[in-house]
Amino acid sequence: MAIGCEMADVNFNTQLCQMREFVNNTLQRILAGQAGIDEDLKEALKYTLEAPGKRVRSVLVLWCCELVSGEVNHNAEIAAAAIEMVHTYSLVHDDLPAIDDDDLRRGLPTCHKAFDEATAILAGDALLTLAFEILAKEIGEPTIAIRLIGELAEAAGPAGMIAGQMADLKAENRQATEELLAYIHTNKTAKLFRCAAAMGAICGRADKKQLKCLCEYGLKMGLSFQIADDILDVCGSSEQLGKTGGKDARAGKATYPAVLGMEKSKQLKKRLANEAAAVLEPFGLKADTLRKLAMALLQRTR
Ligand code: GRG
Repeated sequence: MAIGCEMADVNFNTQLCQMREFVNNTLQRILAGQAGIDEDLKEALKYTLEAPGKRVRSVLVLWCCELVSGEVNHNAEIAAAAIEMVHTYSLVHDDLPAIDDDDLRRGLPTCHKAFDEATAILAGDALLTLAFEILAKEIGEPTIAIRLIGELAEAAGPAGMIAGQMADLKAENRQATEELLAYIHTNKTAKLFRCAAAMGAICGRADKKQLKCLCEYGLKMGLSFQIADDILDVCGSSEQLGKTGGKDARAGKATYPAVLGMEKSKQLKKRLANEAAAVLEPFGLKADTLRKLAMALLQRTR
């Protein structure tokens, strides 16, 4: 599966596909190993987890671990699955009629359309809870497990993703300032990217300087990613995006193109990706895969 952009770097693309496959297999294995789940709920979980997401956050966990330790270890594999579950929960709930009310996600009917609203609410709840269960039970060392749980809870919680989502809803049909927009996008999206980088670094036993550097990379890349998302919502078709295009403007959302205009949004997206790549300087050439990821996401078409 391509990231949805033109990529001349065949090697990078192959590595990305391999990492995605790795994440997909882990998610399938974890879900298959869960006992005592209602069959209909399990079907909904399988449906949402197996839908073709780009797996950017989970691959980021794996590559950050590999960068600091030289390998992808078991803890990083579990952390990658956990963050993908939290991300997928957020999409399932975001698509609900009470939030963004969408019919299409990852090129498929949204969870509440494929099943029903109650099942989608419960599937989202189950994904969020299961993410923390696997971190608590499957990470070898308790000190690492606790740090990972803390990072993920903070990024996805009421002073992170939920804060961003709340501010996003409150900003609908209002004139947003650039400051408010940065707050929404940082909380709604960038903090989970920062968290992915932090989780990978923790699994790879990064020192304080390495952890700080990767967190900064994740935050900048996450903000660039959300600006790209805003831009794609204006420019992309639903077929290309795998989700309904043009929704932000119709819903009166506070987006970068709406506040800054298209050209300035594109410049900011690029500047943040370049800054993300630049903060990796202390890692030297070893960080080239992460630099390429920041650049590839700039050109993504879905
Ligand atoms: C608790 C009711 C309730 C709702 C929570 C937390 C939340 C709803 C929503 C999160 C906010 C959100 C959906 C932010 C958008 C972030 C974003 C750009 C999502 C798309 O990410 P991609 O492009 O998706 O990586 P794929 O499908 O590729 O995984």
